[in-house]
This record gives sequence, structure tokens and C-alpha cells, in this order.
Amino acid sequence: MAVQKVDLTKVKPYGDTLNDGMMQLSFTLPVPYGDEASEAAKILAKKMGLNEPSVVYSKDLGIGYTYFVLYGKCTHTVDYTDIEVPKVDMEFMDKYEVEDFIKENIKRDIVIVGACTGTDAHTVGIDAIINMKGFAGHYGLERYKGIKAYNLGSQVANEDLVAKAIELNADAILVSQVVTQKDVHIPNLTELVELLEAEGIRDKIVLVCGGPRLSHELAQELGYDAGFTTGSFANHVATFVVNQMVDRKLI
Ligand code: B12
Repeated sequence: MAVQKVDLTKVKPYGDTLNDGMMQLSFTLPVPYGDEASEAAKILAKKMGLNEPSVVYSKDLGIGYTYFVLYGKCTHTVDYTDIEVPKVDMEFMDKYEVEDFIKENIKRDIVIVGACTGTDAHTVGIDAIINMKGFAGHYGLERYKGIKAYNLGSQVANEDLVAKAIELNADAILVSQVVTQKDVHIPNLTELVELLEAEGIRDKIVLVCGGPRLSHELAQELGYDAGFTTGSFANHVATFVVNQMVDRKLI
């Protein structure tokens, strides 16, 4: 049987056969559980461009709310060949290459301070990057020779992070933001940039943020040097930091 070729200029979801458009959605509507609720879900799906919508599961959430799982055939396509995603575009070194790079090009220990800031209590992301044991087989920055890494934990106020960075004469600040509900991360990330500018140290520091719903593009828009997201490890951010230090003559 000949394999059907994918037209990357007109990509659409795949279920059973190529280009059938099949998608699964899950969502909640603020209406009481029942036939009318399912009908409302299907009407909504049609308006979203899903043909033949079918509610395959619905659950009464109580007090006038219903949860749905719905299948439908997407009528839209995407031109994949036209997509450009801004990202940190560099050859990433591994831990040992970063250590050699520091020894040869910076010739001193570098200081990195990190925290999950604002009201955000998610420590696991920043721990994955900084803590000794690292994440998914990638050691964290604490284990790197030539890097003195300080993890301040979560729910750290921007003022405290800046004070610690000044106290330690930090070369780089790493910020983690995991909660993005109601865009709560935007004013928080912006405030840090403003505080660093007010202290006159923004230009002397490599400033990086990261988190599952952050992007390099957003980070740059907010005044950060880079943004890292899901799938990033300590060696990625370490490569970026040491290169920035050399390129911007921060050594
Ligand atoms: C564990 C967890 C918790 C734990 C956190 C414990 C802890 N010590 O961290 C607890 C139970 C406390 C918790 C609480 C809450 N949580 Co929670 N939580 C999670 C969960 C299940 C896993 C997060 C995690 O640990 N991921 C693993 C790490 C390794 O991944 P990561 O953070 O993405 O980090 C990687 C990259 O993003 C990147 N990275 C991250 N930071 C940085 C920083 C830098 C500098 C760099 C370079 C890279 C980088 O590198 C990491 C490694 O690759 C997620 C759902 C999920 N499955 O993701 C929800 C989730 C994050 N939580 C969520 C919510 C809503 C909450 C609460 C608000 C719930 C509530 N109503 O109380 C509270 C928040 C409290 C607060 N004040 O922050 C939502 C966030 C939704 C949103 N868009 O904002 C999620 C997505 C669940 C959901 N689907 O609704 N949570």
C-alpha cells in the first residue's frame, strides 16, 4: 500500500486516516447536565469549525456546570512551511564543554542566582535547572565546575531576588514562572526588569526566564535576554549564559 504523502502547506489533524481532521476537545460549560447541555457543546464545536461534532463523554459537575469530551472533524488547515518560531538558536554545549568554556574564556567562577518568583509556588522547574541532581539525566548547575549556583526556592519577592543578586555579585539571574493563569506572570516578570534597571545593573547581568508556558519571544518582549520552555535542561541555559558573558564582555 502506498504511503500517502503529507502536504505540509495544508496540515490538519489526524485520527484514523490522513487529513480526516479528527480532534478531541475537553471543556466545561456553565449549564446544567443533560441533552440541552450536549447540544450546546455541539453547536459551539460547529462554530469553532468542527464538523460532525459528537459528545463522547459528559459529566455533571454539580450546581449548573457540565464537563464534556467531544470529537469533531476540523475544517481548518495550517501552512507548516510558513512557520518561524523565535528560539535560542545556538549549538548547545554539554556540561563538560561548558566547564571547559568557563575555564578557557572566563577564567573565574561565575555566579548564578535563581528563583521561582512572585506568588508562584512551583519549585520543580527551577530545581530541575539548578539543583545538583538535575532532571531527566541532566545534572543541574550546582554540579558544574566553575559555576556557583544559588537556588532561592519559590514565592521569592522580586526585591529579595535583586538584593541577593547584588549581595552575591551575580553574573546571571534565572527566573521560573509556572502559573500563567490570568497572565499573572507578565507584571511579575516586568517588575523584576524594572527593579534591575532602577538599581542600574540590568546591563551587567544575564537575565533569563523559563517555564512551561513561556517562550523566547515573550521573554525578549518583556526585556529578558532569553526564555526557555519545556524540554530545557541546565546545559542549555548554561551555554546561553556563558556565551552572553563573553559576547557582552561581562567577564
Ligand atoms: C506539582 C504541581 C503543583 C505542586 C507544586 C509543588 C512544587 N514544590 O513545585 C503544588 C501542589 C504545590 C501546586 C500548586 C498549584 N498549582 Co500546580 N501543578 C503541578 C504540576 C502537576 C506539575 C508541575 C511540575 O512540577 N512540572 C515538572 C517541571 C520539571 O516542569 P516545568 O516546571 O515545566 O520545568 C521545566 C521547563 O518549563 C523549564 N523551566 C522551568 N522554569 C525554568 C526557569 C529557567 C530559568 C529555565 C532556563 C527553564 C525553566 O525547565 C524545566 C525542566 O525542563 C502541574 C501540571 C503539569 N503536569 O505540568 C500543575 C500546574 C502547573 N499547577 C497549576 C495550578 C493552577 C496550581 C494552583 C494555582 C492550584 C490551586 N488552585 O491552588 C497552585 C498554585 C499555588 C501557587 N501559589 O503557585 C496549573 C497552572 C495553570 C496555569 N496556566 O497557570 C497546572 C498546569 C495544572 C493545571 N493543568 O491546571 N502545583
